[in-house]
Amino acid sequence: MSHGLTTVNGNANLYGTPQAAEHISDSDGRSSMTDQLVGREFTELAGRANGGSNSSSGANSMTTRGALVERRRPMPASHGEPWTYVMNGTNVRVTVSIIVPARNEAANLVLLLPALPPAYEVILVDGNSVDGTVEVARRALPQIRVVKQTGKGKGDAMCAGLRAATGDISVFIDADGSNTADEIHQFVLALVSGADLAKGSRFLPRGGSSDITGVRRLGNWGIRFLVNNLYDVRFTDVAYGFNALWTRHRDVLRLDCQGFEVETLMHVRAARAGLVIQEVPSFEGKRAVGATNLHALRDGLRIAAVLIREACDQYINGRKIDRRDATV
Ligand SMILES: Nc1nc2c(ncn2[C@@H]2O[C@H](COP(=O)(O)OP(=O)(O)O)[C@@H](O)[C@H]2O)c(=O)[nH]1
Ligand SMILES: [Mg+2]
Repeated sequence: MSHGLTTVNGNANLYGTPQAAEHISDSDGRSSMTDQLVGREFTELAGRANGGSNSSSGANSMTTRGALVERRRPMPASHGEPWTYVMNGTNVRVTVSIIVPARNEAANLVLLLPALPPAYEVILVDGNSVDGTVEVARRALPQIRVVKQTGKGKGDAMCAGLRAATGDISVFIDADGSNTADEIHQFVLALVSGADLAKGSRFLPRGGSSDITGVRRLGNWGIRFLVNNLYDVRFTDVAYGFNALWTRHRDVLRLDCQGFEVETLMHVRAARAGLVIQEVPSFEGKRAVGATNLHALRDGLRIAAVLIREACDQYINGRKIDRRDATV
């Protein structure tokens, strides 16, 4: 049985188990996530979040985890302010942490950091850089929090960043200039509209990449095929660094890996836990300066190993990950 793949207006894909869908069904008992979260309404919200008016017209409502959300206001008041939305008639502000794993990215951080929304907590997770990454980051953004990773690899850095995050929402963005800060609000919008995890996809309409090689595209296709068939989802991308989640789900995902397999692990664990997952189209540009740390063969094998590990874990434990582990 499919977990509810939906592609609407080329804007977003949304997944969730029936169990997860219950949490966002509306008072009429409709559980179609398409109706609730994406499509024309979503597009309108996205458009408004891009700088449109704060009009309250066209209000609709849905429930998320039992609470009423009026869809007219999941939007930032203006660039750089915390997100506000209305839940049970009360204005709810959500805070956002942006986690930036960086290893020798000094030249790229001068471009990225000033472009990040000023109201958000920014956490740089430094991978023992030797090019002045930390000093440059502190100069470019004096309020930045710097976390030194103790282990090795991008996955280890992301785990450390997620542990350190204090925001309601955590956004992962690469430091190399390939992800656009302007897209962050689309991820936050997906979360405040009901998703548990917003995963970027380069392979949705309006997404794309000028950085991906033929080998990596092929690898992504193979991993996607496995993940989609093993976990009954229809992801379009499984190895992309731009993602966001409600921080409390770190207790469900319990990420425990070192390298570039981290994104695939995050997506698989979210699917196993029955979290509501929404894909957000994203464009990956070329890294501005320097070369990739990824080795297609080595990291492809690490991803394969993590998939086998997860499949064995599911087989041995005979159950899905329990989303009630989350501290709500
Ligand atoms: N802290 C930390 N960051 C890393 C490490 N390896 C990669 N990164 C960061 O992860 C992001 C993506 O890495 P990149 O080499 O561009 O991989 P690609 O985008 O898959 O080609 C960049 O911001 C890197 O600086 C690491 O070992 N530690
Ligand atoms: Mg990159």
